[in-house]
Amino acid sequence: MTTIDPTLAAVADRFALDGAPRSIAPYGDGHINTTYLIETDSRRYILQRMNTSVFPDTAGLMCNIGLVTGALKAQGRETLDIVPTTDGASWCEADGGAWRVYAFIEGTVSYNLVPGPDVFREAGAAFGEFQEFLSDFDASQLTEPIAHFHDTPHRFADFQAALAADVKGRAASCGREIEAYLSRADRYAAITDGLADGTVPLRVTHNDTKLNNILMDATTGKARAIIDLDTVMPGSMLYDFGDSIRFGASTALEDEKDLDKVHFSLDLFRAYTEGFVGRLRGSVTPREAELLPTGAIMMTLECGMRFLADYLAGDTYFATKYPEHNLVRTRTQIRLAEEMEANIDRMHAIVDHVMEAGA
Ligand code: ADP
Ligand code: GN1
Ligand code: MG
Repeated sequence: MTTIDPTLAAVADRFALDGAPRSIAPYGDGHINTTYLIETDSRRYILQRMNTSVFPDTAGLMCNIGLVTGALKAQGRETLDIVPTTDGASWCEADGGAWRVYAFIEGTVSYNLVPGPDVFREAGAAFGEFQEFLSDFDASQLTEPIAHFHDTPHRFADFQAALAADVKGRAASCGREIEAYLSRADRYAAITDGLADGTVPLRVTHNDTKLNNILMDATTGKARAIIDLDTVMPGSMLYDFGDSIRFGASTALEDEKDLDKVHFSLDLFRAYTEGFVGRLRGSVTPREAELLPTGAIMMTLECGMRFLADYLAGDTYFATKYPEHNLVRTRTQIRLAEEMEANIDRMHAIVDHVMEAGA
């Protein structure tokens, strides 16, 4: 019989669970919240200590998630199911933190590495369908959980501030990586300029579309639920497309140390484009289609500079397992961005082909 951490047991006791927990153990590979799996004799749950530094307005965040999941359920779709506290709230404060419980979505798998094009095409179609769902959603009800989330020039300014401060004295050891971001300084406004002048439509988007934020049926392989709804807010379709490509069109894990294994795969790019753009081509504007490859490069550069900024700042934002973890992640993102840049004409040809296929 395993003993349960008494703090976690006390937190779990605040929620209306079906049965008493027989185990509570760390779970998943998210970088932001601290996630546990609760097992009772009859059911499983996800318990999360929410990251209140990243999401300071817990009430607003949980209200957003309640609204989005409520609308998904009203359409008969499978989604996150918030398990209330014993006094009927959607979250609680305990041990100096903010906690929530979701019903565990059983019989699913999620991937940190794409096993093949079919899975990635399916993920693209599911995120495309989610985008369609969000297009009917009244965004005025949502609070913005993180300001400037995919504002790449803003992220670059944050990176420059972390570099100037260099609080851990790490900048000297990562000159090549720093230079990769400084040398591309004139490119970062590609999407924000379009949003500002109206040529890129502002939509409601998921904003964190990496492959492990989608659960697929373990038997049929069909996408079952899009999870990690914390960042649903106004944004660009280019963010959702781009972030999926950043993470999924790679031949290696986001934190692969051996860069010889890290490549941008055009086959995976094509598969995701077929799924996502194939699903949405009726609503993708010509300018968005033109910018989809740039969106992939931009999200890859942005995420890499965020990892590097966090490395320079002493690893305060992303969960890390060892001191160089954020730098290792930065290196994979630079490699991928470079290979995307080298293949941008082919990426455009693939997008054009998929857009034309439905015309
Ligand atoms: P983070 O914001 O830290 O990424 P997530 O909400 O994405 O946290 O959760 C981390 C991981 O936990 C997910 O990648 C997924 O594997 C798993 N997970 C989260 N919610 C559920 C759920 N309701 N059912 C099954 N697995 C889940
Ligand atoms: C974080 O929460 P998670 O692990 O799904 C981050 C994303 C990054 C991603 C990089 C709220 O996603 O923006 O792209 O790590 N989420 C937040 O893997 O910052
Ligand atoms: Mg996640």
